[in-house]
Amino acid sequence: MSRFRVQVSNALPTLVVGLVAGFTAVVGSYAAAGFTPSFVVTPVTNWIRETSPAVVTNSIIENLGSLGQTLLFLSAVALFVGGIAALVVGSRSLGQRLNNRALPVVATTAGTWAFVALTTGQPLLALGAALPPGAVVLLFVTAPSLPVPEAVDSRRRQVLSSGVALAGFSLAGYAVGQRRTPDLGGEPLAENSKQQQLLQGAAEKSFSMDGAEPLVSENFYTVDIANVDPTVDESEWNLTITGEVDEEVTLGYSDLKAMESVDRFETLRCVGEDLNGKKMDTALWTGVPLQDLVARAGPNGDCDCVRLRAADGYYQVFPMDALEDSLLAYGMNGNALPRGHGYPVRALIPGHWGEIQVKWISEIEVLDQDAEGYWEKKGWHGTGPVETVAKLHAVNDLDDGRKEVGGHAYAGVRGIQQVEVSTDGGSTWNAAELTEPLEGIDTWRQWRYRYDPPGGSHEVVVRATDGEGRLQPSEESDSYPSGATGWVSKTVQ
Ligand SMILES: Nc1nc2c(c(=O)[nH]1)N[C@H]1C(S)=C(S)[C@@H](COP(=O)(O)O)O[C@H]1N2
Ligand SMILES: [Mo]
Repeated sequence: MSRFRVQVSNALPTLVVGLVAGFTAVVGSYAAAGFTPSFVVTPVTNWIRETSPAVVTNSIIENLGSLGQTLLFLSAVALFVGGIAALVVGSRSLGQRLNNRALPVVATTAGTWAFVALTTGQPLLALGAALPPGAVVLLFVTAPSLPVPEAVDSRRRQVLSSGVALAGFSLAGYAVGQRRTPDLGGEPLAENSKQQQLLQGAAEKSFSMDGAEPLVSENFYTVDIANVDPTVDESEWNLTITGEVDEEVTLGYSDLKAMESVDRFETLRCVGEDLNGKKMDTALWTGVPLQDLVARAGPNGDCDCVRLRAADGYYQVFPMDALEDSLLAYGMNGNALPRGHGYPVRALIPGHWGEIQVKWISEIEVLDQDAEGYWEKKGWHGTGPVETVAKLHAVNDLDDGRKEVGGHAYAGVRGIQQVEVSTDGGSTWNAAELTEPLEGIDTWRQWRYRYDPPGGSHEVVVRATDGEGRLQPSEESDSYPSGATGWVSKTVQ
């Protein structure tokens, strides 16, 4: 009985100490690396994602969106902290058996260091993760054991002061880590008067509707496989054109900037979004034509296909033809690309789903044989042309008693010819107003329809016709595997 009690009370604080040690390792790693791929949580999230079944990752990343990323992040933290706690508990009990107090300290420090150094490839920064848990275990094993009557009170004091120290350490680590997170991208392009003018024009064309983005999105969505975006400085960025080529070509950022640039509006849409989802946005992009650069290398592969690779390990494969009119973009809305949208350089392949718009691009590989891209390996077919869609996001009451419904319509390079609205569940249709097209070859249009409400609840349905005269298909399908289809409808009161 008493033996049992001793063991439990022995094990419990060690587990708590282990969890605290693990937590300080996370804080220490963040302080050393900032929010970069060298922060230990990055490789752990990558590992969880790549070893989880495709159905799980598909729904986490594509459907849960940023919440999924948060869950993934928290489970990575939990896994890492749990691993260190296990290391502390295990080495502590071994140390007790061998009567060696240094063992858990050394094992925790060395074990954490080795793990972080190996997974991040940053042995020096890994010290930031390894020293704090080592120190926690050292304090624990060297703390004087107290006689029983005094133990309760002084343990309470110990717990309290440890808690305060831990909170202080966390706050300081967080502050240091934030300062060490590089601030990359997003600054205004040196010469951006032309872009400002184009943006001004787009603002004038926009319908202003509550509930729907203007023609140039204010909040451009992001979809990332990785939890932490790569940190590639423009000074160290380069792009290599490799594989089945006559001669490899390597380009740096200044090479791109020295070429004649193109400015163009372009819409991106994620194949994984819901039919009426919000992962479809438009920006003004600045970059250089990509096809000429690939031609320079003399591609001679047998499949007429290419694989684009990126700094986060992402890759996509698609036919060479798709490179026609594609851009290597370094600017977004008159600024350098923000880090989250691929700073310093991303690909823009007109008419195709968002997934082939590879961010943080590092390599273009000309292939001999067709291969699967990152998402295709998980069962998606997101490399083809986009589906036609008209979304319904704005439902507003106008001052004059009429209703206003509106949103965006998009059909890739086919363009949008017409949007029709039904306010009686699809029995009768009326043409909606459309915004003037933006300067680009792959852009959405806004649509708007104002009407006298019939009184009471009614069903609004919307459908688009693309520039080739094809009506948006009415058959409903899920986004998986090749994009949601159907007509968006909404019950309006
Ligand atoms: N390197 C890299 N490129 C990427 C991704 C990624 O995870 N890594 N996600 C793709 C997907 S699925 C989409 S929909 C678009 C989204 O681009 P955005 O984040 O700029 O909106 O980027 C694509 N390019
Ligand atoms: Mo996507």
